[in-house]
Amino acid sequence: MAKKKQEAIFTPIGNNGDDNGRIDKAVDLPEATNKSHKKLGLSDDQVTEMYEQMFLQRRFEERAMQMYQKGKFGGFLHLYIGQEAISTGTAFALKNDDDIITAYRDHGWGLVRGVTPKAGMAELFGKADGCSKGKGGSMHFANVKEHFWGGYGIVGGHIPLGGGLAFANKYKDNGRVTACFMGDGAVDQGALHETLNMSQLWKLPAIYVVENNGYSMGTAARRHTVGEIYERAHGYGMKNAVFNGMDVFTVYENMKKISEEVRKDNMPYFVEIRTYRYRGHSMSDPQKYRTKGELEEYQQTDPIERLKTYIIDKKVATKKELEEIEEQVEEAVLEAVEFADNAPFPKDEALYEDMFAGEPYFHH
Ligand SMILES: Cc1ncc(C[n+]2csc(CCOP(=O)(O)OP(=O)(O)O)c2C)c(N)n1
Ligand SMILES: [Mg+2]
Repeated sequence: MAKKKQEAIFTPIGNNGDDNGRIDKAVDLPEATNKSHKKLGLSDDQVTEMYEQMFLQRRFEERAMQMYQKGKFGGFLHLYIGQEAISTGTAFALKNDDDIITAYRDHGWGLVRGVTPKAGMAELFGKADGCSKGKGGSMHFANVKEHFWGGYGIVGGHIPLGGGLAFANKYKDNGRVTACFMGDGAVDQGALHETLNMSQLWKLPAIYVVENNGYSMGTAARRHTVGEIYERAHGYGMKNAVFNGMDVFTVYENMKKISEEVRKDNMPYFVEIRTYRYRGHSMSDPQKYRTKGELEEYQQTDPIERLKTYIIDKKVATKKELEEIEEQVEEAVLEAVEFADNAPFPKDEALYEDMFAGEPYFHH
């Protein structure tokens, strides 16, 4: 008698890909909203600032990658390249004292919230002049003065901290909104669900945003999570949205609308922004789970190229003016590399500093 084939216990749902685990489409990008910057209330100067910021994030990381490969620093290095429209569109949409917190893919967030290229690069190099005094490295950029509460390494671990920031803001009645970012890999962590539950219950002014870049390390989002990510909100009766993250205007428009609504109603939102990560998960990723063709397809939607084309077509600035901006950014990044290279390492005593908020817990 033929043995009945054993059913797999874990039946993957959705698009399971070929034998190598490859899938047809990493992430379906919704249409960009295609409104002009004037219609969105953005000035010409703001649009060129957006361009400068996105270009800075890109060049900073390209140089960082080079320095890593040269052996200037080690450890983890997760690049944000491809996702710059999300940090930039969000920072322009929020108020400057609204709180932002994110996971470890955090360089772009630091730069858009006042970490200078020098302080950022020095942090990567593990130097005392880094934004976290050289003790955090790539995954722990922060600039609390400008309400950027940092990058965190444990997937989903920072989400309750985001909820805590929102709780504090509500308690103090200061009108601030908290935007808590995470990757698609965090959507099934219990910490997210506990936080969504309490946020809805306590009516917290928070926006929980998933940057769905198609992959969690080497696992496609379609293979690690069931259904559509934004629908997670339904279980909590939470307002939700999904939109394109490769167009800075689309991010700006949606985040502006959502943040104003959250500020007014004191009710949270759950948002999925769809994007694509161009580089590997970290520097040690051979990227066998995706084809070159797939990467190239998404690079056609590049947020920086898209904005550049818009700026030139709509005569917001000339090609020459943009090239000048690019040169200045390039120079600032090279200066940052030199600064980081020459900066001192933290002193041994620094090991005991910054462990506790307020008074030192113990003296040595
Ligand atoms: C709790 C926990 N489990 C596993 C890891 C190892 N890990 C580091 S990054 C990562 C993938 C996260 O992917 P995603 O949330 O999509 O973020 P992305 O890298 O795409 O920005 C995993 C599993 C971790 N850091 N924390
Ligand atoms: Mg991801």
